[in-house]
Amino acid sequence: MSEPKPRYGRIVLAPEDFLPTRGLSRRAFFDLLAAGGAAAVSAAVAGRAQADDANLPPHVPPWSKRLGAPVNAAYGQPSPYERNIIRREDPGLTPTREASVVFTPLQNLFGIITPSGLHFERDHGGRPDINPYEHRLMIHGLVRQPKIYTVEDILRFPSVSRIHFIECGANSAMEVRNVSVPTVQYTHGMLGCSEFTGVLLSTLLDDVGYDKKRARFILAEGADAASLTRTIPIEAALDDAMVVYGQNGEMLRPENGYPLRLLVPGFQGISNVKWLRRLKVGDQPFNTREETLHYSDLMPDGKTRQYTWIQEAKSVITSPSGGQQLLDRGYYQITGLAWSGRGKIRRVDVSTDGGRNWHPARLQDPILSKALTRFRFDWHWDGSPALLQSRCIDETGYVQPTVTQWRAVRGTRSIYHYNAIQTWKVDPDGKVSNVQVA
Ligand SMILES: Nc1nc2c(c(=O)[nH]1)N[C@H]1C(S)=C(S)[C@@H](COP(=O)(O)O)O[C@H]1N2
Ligand SMILES: [Mo]
Repeated sequence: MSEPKPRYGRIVLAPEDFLPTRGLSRRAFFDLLAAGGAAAVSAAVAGRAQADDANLPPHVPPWSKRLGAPVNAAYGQPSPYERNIIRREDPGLTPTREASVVFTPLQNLFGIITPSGLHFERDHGGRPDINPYEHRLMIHGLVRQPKIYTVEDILRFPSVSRIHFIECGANSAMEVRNVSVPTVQYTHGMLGCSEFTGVLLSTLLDDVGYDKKRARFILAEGADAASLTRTIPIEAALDDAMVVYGQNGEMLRPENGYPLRLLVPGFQGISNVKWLRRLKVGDQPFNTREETLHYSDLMPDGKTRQYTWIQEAKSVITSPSGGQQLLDRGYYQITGLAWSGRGKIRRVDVSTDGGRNWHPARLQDPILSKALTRFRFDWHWDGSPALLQSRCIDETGYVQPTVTQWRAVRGTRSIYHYNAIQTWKVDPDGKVSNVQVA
């Protein structure tokens, strides 16, 4: 049987790619999205039509007939035609811009690496501007020899480079009660994946001679105004945790912790303390203010789960996704990302009918532990309504839960660590929107 020849479907970016969002109330933001939706889509279609025919084959465009610009030694920037591909501020969730977040535009990215300039930023007390020569890392507590390291000291230790994701424990929290945000940038964009370079924490703990008998927990502290502090267990510290200075081949960006940050692969975002200035080795959890107030899970029985460290397996379709518009029927490549804080992704299935039928997706190499994995699935859209979902399984056999399964365990009282299956609805007119399928 011969397949119909695929016709490559066209997708228009989400309308919000054309709209400024800052300074709007949440309500106004969604009203604007609703109002701007159709107009923005037709503007985008018109934009294509406005491309000057005189610059298209068989004509020779002006830029092929004259010398181009000279080489540029300044730090490289994306094409100006990509200027809408940016991090976006939260739609009125946080009262200040210092304790706030900007989200990664997952819908516009390829592969598994998040460009540093698009990696989400989550700060609790603003972003400090740190001169690396005025920064130190102190390691003390249950150690033979407490030490204070300069950044140059850290750079002299044997280094490793590893690709890992960082996901905020509050990622997708806006999906818990009802779906309230329109695009994958907001539903899943507190997520990034980079090649990180630094020193294994175990190397530094050996250097200070940590107390092997008594050491059970480590406190990490940042040099920002939040003095953000988090406890991590010694098992993770000795396994694959790193003190990082490099991200995607260059020094960390200020927003991601320049000049030093802790990276605890697979752990919730907040464990990856930025602007790291202190590590204290102890024999019990430190129970800091941050750890009782933020990222703790109020369970259905009324008890609070205080230390949820690991981000469980999760996946999402990034294209087509909410806010986008399918312009015609035919072939579409469904693509997205899967990840697990417990190791590698083993399998991703895709459904186009809201979870009734599942089909295996192709996984793109490399499939790395505690890193994003790209998946793809070929789809022919015949113009009928569809409900697009992805579901992943990690190497421990853990299966990403449905919304109903997640609620059965977690109840409705807390919002953190939400990893349920995401649904995008495709209407017959090609509009893609965020819906919840229990
Ligand atoms: N010192 C310090 N470290 C911090 C934070 C902070 O506000 N201060 N935010 C944490 C949170 S909640 C998350 S999700 C991650 C986000 O990392 P990113 O901003 O590099 O994406 O950093 C964590 N480390
Ligand atoms: Mo976070």
